[in-house]
Amino acid sequence: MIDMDLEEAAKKIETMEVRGAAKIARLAALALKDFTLSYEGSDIGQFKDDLIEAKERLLSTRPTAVSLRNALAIVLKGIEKEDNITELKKKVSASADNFIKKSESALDVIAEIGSKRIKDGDVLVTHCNSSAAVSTIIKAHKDGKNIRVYATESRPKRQGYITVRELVKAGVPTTLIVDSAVRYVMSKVDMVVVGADTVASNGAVINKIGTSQIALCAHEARVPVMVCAETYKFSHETMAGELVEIEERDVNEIVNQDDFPGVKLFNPVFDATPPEYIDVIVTEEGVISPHAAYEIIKSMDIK
Ligand code: RI2
Repeated sequence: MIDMDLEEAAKKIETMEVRGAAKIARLAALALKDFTLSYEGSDIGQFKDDLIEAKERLLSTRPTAVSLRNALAIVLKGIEKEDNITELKKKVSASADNFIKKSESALDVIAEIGSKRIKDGDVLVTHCNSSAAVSTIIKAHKDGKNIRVYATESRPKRQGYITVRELVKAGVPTTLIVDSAVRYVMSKVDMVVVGADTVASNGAVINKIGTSQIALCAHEARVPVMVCAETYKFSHETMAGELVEIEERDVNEIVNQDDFPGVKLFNPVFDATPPEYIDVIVTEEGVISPHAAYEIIKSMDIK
C-alpha cells in the first residue's frame, strides 16, 4: 500500500525534477519518514511489509546512485526487531532526520577539506551538477582564492546550466563549454573537480556520462582529478563483485525520436572512471586514494 505522497516523491526522483545523488537520497529518506508518520494501520507485520514495499518503490526510481539505496537502508535499519508500532514510527522518523542532518553536514566538511586542495590561481573543470563539487569550489572562492572554472554543458539534460548559475551567483568566474571542448581546454586547466553517484570498492567512480572521458583527458595532460563524495555513496554491493547498473533513460532526452526515423538512439546516463584516472576522493572522513575505497566500505555500517 503506497500512499500518494510517497508516490509523488518517487515520481519527482524518476523524472529528475529532484536530482543529484545527495538530494535524491535525502528526499527518499524524508518520503519514508512521512510515509511512516502518516501510516494508519495497526498490524505491525503489515506495517513492516508496507515499509519494505515503499522502500522498493523509491529504489526503483533510479538504479545507479547507491546513495539512494544506502539512505533507505540506513532509515530502515533494525526495523525487524521492533514490535511496537509507535516505537517503530519513532525509530524510522529519527533515523531519517539523522541521515538528512549527517548528509548536509558531510557536504560542509567535504567543502572544507576539498577546498584546501585548490590553489590560488587554479583553473578548474567540473562536469554536470554535483552539490559536493560545487560547494568545494565555492568554499575555495570564499576563502579568497582567485580561481576560474570551466563547466561542461553535460548533455543530454544539461545540468551544467545549474552549475554555472550556482557558481556565478557565488561570484566564481565561470565559463560554460560544450562537453566536447574539454580536451581543447585541458592544457589551461589545473584540476578537475567532480562528484559521484557511486564509488565502487576498487575505487572506480560512477558519475554523469562523460566523466570518464574528462578523466582520460586529464590523465593525458597530467591534470589531477579530485572526486568529492560522501561516504554513503560508497557501494557495499561492489565488495562482492556486483557491477553497478548504469541507468539508461528515455532516448527523447537526446533528440525528438520522431525527427530521426530509422535511427537508433542510446542514452546511458552514467559511466565508470577507473581508479587509475582519479587522484583523490574527498569524503567527510578525510581524503583517500581511490584504492582505499574498500577500507571505507568495510568500516561502513550499511549492509
Ligand atoms: P551530488 C548527479 O546525477 C551527477 O552525476 C552528479 O555528479 C552526482 O549526481 C552527484 O551529485 P544526476 O541525478 O550528490 O544529475 O554531489 O543524474 O549533488
